[in-house]
Amino acid sequence: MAIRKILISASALVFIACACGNKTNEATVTQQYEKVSPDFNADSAYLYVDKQVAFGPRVPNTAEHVACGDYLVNELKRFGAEVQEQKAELTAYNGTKLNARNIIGSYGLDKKNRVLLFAHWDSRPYSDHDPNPDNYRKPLLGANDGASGVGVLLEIARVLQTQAPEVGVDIIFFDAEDYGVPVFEKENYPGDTDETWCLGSRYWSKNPHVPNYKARFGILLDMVGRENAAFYKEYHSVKYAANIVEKVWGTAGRLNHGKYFIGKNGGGVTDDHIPVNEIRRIPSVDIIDYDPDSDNGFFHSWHTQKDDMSNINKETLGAVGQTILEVVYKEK
Ligand code: AHN
Ligand code: ZN
Repeated sequence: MAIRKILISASALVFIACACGNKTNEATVTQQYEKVSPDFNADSAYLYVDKQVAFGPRVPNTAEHVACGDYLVNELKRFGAEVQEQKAELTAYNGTKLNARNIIGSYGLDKKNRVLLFAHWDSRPYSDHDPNPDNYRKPLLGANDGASGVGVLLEIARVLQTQAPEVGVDIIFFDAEDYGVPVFEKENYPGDTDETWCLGSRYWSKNPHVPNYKARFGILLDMVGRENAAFYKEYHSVKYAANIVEKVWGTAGRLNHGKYFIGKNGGGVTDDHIPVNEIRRIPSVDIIDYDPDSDNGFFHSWHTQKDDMSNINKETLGAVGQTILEVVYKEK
């Protein structure tokens, strides 16, 4: 009995000694960075993505699009944002008139120093990269392509209501990003088709919701849900907003999210940050996932019928959300 007791205390001592040793080691090896931002809840973000997807494809001129737009407006209001809707009839590449709706949620409207956070909320009417050509003309769910960025921004809105940062924040959900010329129609629309994408952000950049709207910088979230997502420094982001790239990627590294935010330059993507940079002249970066193993560079299910919730990973959403919160709350 006595021996047994002694043995237990001895092993307990060894355990304590090891634990202490580890702790001192860790403290000396990695200087722990103390974040200033409140916690981002990845479970909540996941639910906001799931909720959007449950409406079905959010293609302009459909009932699902109207219902999801209403949901997004109500969520922003529930989280204490001042909400403005910008409705516009935009013309798609094929002449279709799109009833488009940019949704803007603002915090700290009295503040001059502002940060702009944005994502597109529409989903693509065509699955033109689907392996099955029968699906080319079907709309897609856009869990990752669209809903992931919006879900992260809704969770950021919830957090902004609990504790105001020093800067004002505007969250914009842009419409009609993903209505660009489909691959199967390329021969009917020869030449540069870049301007057939990003219609909502292009409209807003020319007609901002506030006359002469300015922000210090902007951050776009696009396809931020994949497990093991890889965010390289996107070409136009580096060209127009190198210091913001360093700010965002540097912050991610300090939060130990360097696994997602890769410190290397990536290719260029036609995305909503282009009009915001070139027309509105707000230096803006695109956090967009690059998958070198896919033939188009985007995640495997990009523009297919399989862009569903199986492409959404909570850890990735959390890494992106906490990084953006930290950037916002560090801003003075
Ligand atoms: C093009 O495919 C030209 N741009 C990619 C932008 C995009 C589409 N983001 C989401 N869907
Ligand atoms: Zn898309």
